[in-house]
Amino acid sequence: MAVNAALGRFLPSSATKPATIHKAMHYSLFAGGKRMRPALCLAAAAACGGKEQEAMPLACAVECIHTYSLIHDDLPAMDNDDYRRGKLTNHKVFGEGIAVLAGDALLTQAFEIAAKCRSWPRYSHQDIILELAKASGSLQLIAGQVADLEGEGKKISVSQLKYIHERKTSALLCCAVRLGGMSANCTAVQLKALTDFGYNVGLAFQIIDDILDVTQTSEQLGKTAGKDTAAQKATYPAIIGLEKSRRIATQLTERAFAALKIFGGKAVALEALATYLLQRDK
Ligand code: GRG
Repeated sequence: MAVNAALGRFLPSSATKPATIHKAMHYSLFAGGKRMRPALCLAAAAACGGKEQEAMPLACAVECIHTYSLIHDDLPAMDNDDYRRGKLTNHKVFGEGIAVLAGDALLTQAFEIAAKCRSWPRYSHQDIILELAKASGSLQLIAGQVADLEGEGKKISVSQLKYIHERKTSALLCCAVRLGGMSANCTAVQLKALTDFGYNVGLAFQIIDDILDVTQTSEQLGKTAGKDTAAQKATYPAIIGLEKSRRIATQLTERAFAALKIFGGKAVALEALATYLLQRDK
């Protein structure tokens, strides 16, 4: 797959000293993730008439940030999980110290990749770096994780849950889509459409993730199923039930589709991904 080959080029090899940290970074990055964020980034670039090779560094940068967040989320201090992407979690193989550092190094790697890529007439390096920093910072990804941790075992409302989903999940998905558009030097109107698409697909993605947590087995998911119920986490299925959750995910996907109208048929790859994300079973 082109994304895996590009990630292999952007990262120091696993034999690079200190080998332990590079092995740990490679272990999680190449553990078999679905690569949805890179796929969305490349599809957004295509919708705006861009080239895959221009979007690829940004697609890889987002995947590095995503993988860092999974490694840290699995740590005993957070979700304490033993399996991810069908394999033992990073800290189970390399120990907690190295897992923390592998996450830190992947986050840093993302900014190195972005800093090395080109700029575009409408988007400077500063714009690109800012996009990644905002999505992964303490107002978005980390804010979502904080609210998620603090909400465990508590009764929270649907609007509080939406706050978590917007930050924990939608922010980085939306960032992937926006960066794809930026790599194609997209117009402001196109960027707004991609933002609406990414936001809605991101929310639908998390609802589906919560549905799968209660309907699929650990083997099917490649991670421990039923964790949300065990941790008394607030999820859409727990608050409003499975059927209503599915209906909301479908409505959000329809909104995502509506946002793509301005591309007049050039956003077929984004449409296919949104459909897949709604129908996925892992
Ligand atoms: C630790 C800063 C920090 C953040 C953690 C990513 C995250 C926030 C928590 C992980 C748990 C979770 C439910 C996150 C929401 C996003 C999500 C559903 C991630 C899983 O994404 P997939 O299904 O995973 O695309 P793969 O392995 O296929 O890449």
